[in-house]
Amino acid sequence: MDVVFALGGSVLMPKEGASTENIQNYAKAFKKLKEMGHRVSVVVGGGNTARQYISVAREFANESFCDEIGILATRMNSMLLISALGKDAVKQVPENFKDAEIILNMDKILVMGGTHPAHTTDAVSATLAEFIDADLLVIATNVDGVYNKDPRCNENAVKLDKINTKELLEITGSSSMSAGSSGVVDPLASKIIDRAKLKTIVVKGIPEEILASVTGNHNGTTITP
Ligand code: U5P
Repeated sequence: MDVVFALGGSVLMPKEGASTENIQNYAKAFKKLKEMGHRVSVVVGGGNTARQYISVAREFANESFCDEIGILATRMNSMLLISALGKDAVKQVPENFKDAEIILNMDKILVMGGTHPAHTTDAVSATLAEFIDADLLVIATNVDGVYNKDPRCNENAVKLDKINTKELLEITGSSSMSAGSSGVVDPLASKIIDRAKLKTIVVKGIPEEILASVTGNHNGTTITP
């Protein structure tokens, strides 16, 4: 299967900082999927590094400048994952989808970060999945699925096991577009998932759920056209 993962920067690089074991466990999961014969792409987010830098820069700069800072953080996190993947990856972070596809065609795990301002790496992962005709997009993030309301501010929010892309558009449509924002799925990504009719799974970004999203029995939300 041809699978694109959006790996939240905050799961790869939690608030407490980088941990060798944590990065290694993600690298192992992606290597395992490659060994099983899957074609694997990983789009890495900017996490806390991006958010810390953006919150200071915002005092001086406009949103697209802050986005550019966020993009640099996504590429730095990408380099960290690439370092742990060793010979299974290429020591370069592509900045567009054509260069990304060349890496996949070299039979390597593709790792990339952001591309242009005004969206998050969710939108990058959805566009990459469309561009390479992937079979599955997996959004591995800091929540365990899509809820009917934002679970961070609604105690009675309910996790949805299965939704369609139109329902995803309704749920995510009102999320913020400002630099560093962190809704469960970026609204632009939802639009791309809908237009490209991409089968998508949103799971908690832990190695076990990343593996289960491809092999079955994950605990997240499945989104179908
Ligand atoms: N960002 C972009 N374009 C991209 C990827 C990221 O502008 O293609 C910026 C956004 O401000 C985003 C931040 O919130 O970098 C960190 O990425 P993410 O962790 O939110 O995906």
